[in-house]
Amino acid sequence: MSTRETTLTRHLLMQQQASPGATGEFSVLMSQIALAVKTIAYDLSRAGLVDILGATGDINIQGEVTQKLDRIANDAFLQAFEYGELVSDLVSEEMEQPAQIQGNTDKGKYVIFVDPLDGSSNIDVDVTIGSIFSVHRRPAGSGDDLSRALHLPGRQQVAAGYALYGPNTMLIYTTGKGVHGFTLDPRIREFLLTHEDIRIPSRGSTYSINEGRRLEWYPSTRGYIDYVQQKDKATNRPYSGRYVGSLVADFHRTLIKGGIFLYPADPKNTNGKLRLMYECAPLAMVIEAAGGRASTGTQRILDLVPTALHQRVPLLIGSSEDVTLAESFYK
Ligand code: AFP
Repeated sequence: MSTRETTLTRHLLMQQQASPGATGEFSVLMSQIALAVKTIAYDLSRAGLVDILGATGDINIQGEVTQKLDRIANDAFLQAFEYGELVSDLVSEEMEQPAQIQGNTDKGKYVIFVDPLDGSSNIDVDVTIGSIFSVHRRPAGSGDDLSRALHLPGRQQVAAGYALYGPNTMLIYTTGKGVHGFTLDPRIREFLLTHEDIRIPSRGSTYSINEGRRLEWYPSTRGYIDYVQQKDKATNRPYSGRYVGSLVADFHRTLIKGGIFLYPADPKNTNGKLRLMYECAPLAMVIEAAGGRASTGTQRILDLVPTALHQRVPLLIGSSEDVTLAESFYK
């Protein structure tokens, strides 16, 4: 590494210097998130070699089988925020109630929402998975009052982002101004700035949806997918279909190359599958900061006011023109 390369720490310090009144607390918070990501990446890198693959035997709050690595990733986030009095509570896909962070009880300016290991059913087959995080200012309250006060709309997020555990480990984040991507350099275990100010193309030529659910789809979803599959040179159709089944991986491809990802509602899953506060809202903040759009089909994701911490919502996310066109099928 040349000392001229921009590490995450250097990047955060530069951002801090450019923001009058910044206290440096956000930079420390991002370093704590980076620490959790590095810990998880290390555990994943030896997953096939030590006994951490497979299910724990428990079912999480979503009714899904908990993988051992889900638990390990959740603990990595809980431990990364211990002490320092920055983060008071963590809301996670893996825990029914918010967890107080050890050493920071009722202190800390921030609360974190996290999907510690997104796409965990792909772990056993060595396919890219990730973590998704959302940072909010801590509202007043404690116990049940705090749980209710945590029903915060995505537009109030202070920062959001995700990590990818794939051929590279990547960390992508935004505070609303620019989306920046860092790649973990395994020699020095530091994140280096590799994707500065990511912008999503205004239109793509790829769609991403679980086509196995086609028979369940509402006519609106079927109508839009039929549209992207039709031939039309002028609009670059038919689009190519791509679906990994890890939201972070499908999202990252869409962010870099353009196009659209959909997890719509259907009559069986009237709110879709994906969780608002730690999947859809953080990725919506990232996509909007990159020039794209995120919608339920009828409403902007960032405007939704949650009614429950683990609420699910339908998601259409990607290039602005693609999402706007898809929405026209849901009117
Ligand atoms: P798992 O974490 O249980 O693998 O679920 C992953 C996920 O929440 C999200 O990452 C995917 O986009 C979506 O589910 C895939 O769901 P389908 O298997 O229904 O397509």
